[in-house]
Amino acid sequence: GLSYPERLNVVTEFVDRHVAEGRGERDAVIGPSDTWNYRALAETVNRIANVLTRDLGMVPGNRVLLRAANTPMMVATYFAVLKAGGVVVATMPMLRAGELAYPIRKAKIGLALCDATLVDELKVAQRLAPELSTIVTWGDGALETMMNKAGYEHFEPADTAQDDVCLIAFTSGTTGEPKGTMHFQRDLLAICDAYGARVLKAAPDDRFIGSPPLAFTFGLGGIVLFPLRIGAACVLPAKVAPPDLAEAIERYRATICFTAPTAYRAMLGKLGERDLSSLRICVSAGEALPKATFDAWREATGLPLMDGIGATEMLHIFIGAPRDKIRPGSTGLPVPGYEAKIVDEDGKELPDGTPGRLAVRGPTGCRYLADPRQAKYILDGWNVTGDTYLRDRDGYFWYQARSDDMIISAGYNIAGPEVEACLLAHEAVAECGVVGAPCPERGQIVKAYVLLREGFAGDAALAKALQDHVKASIAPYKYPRAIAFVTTLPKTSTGKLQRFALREIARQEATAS
Ligand code: 3UK
Repeated sequence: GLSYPERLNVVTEFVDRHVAEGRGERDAVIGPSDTWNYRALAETVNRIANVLTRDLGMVPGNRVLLRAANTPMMVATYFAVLKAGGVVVATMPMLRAGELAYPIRKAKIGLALCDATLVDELKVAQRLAPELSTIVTWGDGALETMMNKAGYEHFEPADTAQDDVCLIAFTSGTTGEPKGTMHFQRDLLAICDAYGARVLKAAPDDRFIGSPPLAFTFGLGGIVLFPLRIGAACVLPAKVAPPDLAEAIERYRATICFTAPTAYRAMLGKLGERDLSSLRICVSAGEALPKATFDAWREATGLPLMDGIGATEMLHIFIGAPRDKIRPGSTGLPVPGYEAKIVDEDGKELPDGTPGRLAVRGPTGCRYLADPRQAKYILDGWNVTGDTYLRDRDGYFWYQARSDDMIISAGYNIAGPEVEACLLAHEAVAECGVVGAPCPERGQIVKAYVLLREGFAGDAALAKALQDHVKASIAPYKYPRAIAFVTTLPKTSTGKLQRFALREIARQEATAS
């Protein structure tokens, strides 16, 4: 297993060690207007940590809210809070006041550091959650003035324990209130030393890029922690929607990309205009990676997409195959250090080949912050993720659906994502979402919401063609009896398809007709 010293402040590992060992001149964080080498990053972190403790009265254990897009200053404030022994509560830039007030109240946060361009919404949140007494902004000179004091360039890291909580990451809350997941100092290293070292296998000359916000642990690990653990560089372009991401990969000659399957599909359309030949590793997570997407990306770029399932609760990816062991369509193998199994409702292990609930354990995992849902999530020390999976005889894990996304139609269990994967293999389909719609005869029917590629018309003939395509590819009872052509699909702030929102639309459409 992974073992770390009893006293541990991770900023020593991610930042200061590189300077101490002669890597201070290497690029650490590359933003649109500035590039910081490790020495510059270390000094900026120290200056902010001094502001936090000397000017703002922060003490170890305090929770600090961060609000910014993926920028070099977001990275610096993040490490400053950790170095001062605080607990980071990073928030997605697109959150509105009501959504910001929730973590402030729940985590009792008194202090926030915020990019000045995003402060208005936070001020509204402050009225709803008055426990937030102090907001300090950067970009407008406020934090900068405080940072630039003489003597602020050095900062002694807080003497934290390896199992001191250092991060509370809130889930995106697809069902119910968001949950605050608490992670330890050592967890930030563990994901790098497990997935990073054993599956990803990046090198110090790699340049990492990606689209998930740093407030989403997929982005934190993939874009910041994995590169900084090994002295590599992290690229943070100004814009990361798929066309901008493709442009930034070309401009910065990025070598490793972390994003969701949807973004890879969208970038496929840009390959003619963009030179992505610098890429050598592409990681896909957040949602199931359909085989059609894997095949199309490999065909176009020569690179396999590395699928991996992660969760906010587990901090990062816990199942995913190294590049030489990928089986297209499967999520992969447990990351070394993690164990995974398939269990029934009572937690009893199921034989290989039988779909059931995915349970995992390993060096990371979490406690929820003051939340009775903890009791449902942990079963005999195993984390139960809420996904339906099966394991094959070779030990590979195959995603079926979120457990609450299974469609039951005329007694058949149908996994919506399997029908989606099949539809995505059709040339007319750009994106789709498949859910159960209420039906008096069959209980539910399979209903597909389909976003078409340019040049295709959503008419009855195409609907019929899509139905025939599904019937010819997978068991015919799974075909979508209803197809709706749409121009957008509902997504969470982390970019996941909101199947519950589609189900609600399907329910309303069923009652209206
Ligand atoms: C789903 C996947 C199939 C699955 C995340 C990488 O997504 C992350 O965290 P969240 O808490 O969501 C967790 C849930 O998302 N999922 C994620 N990856 C896959 N389903 N195949 C996949 N490859 O339902 C899981 O339970 O938002 C991903 C790293 C860190 C993360 N936090």
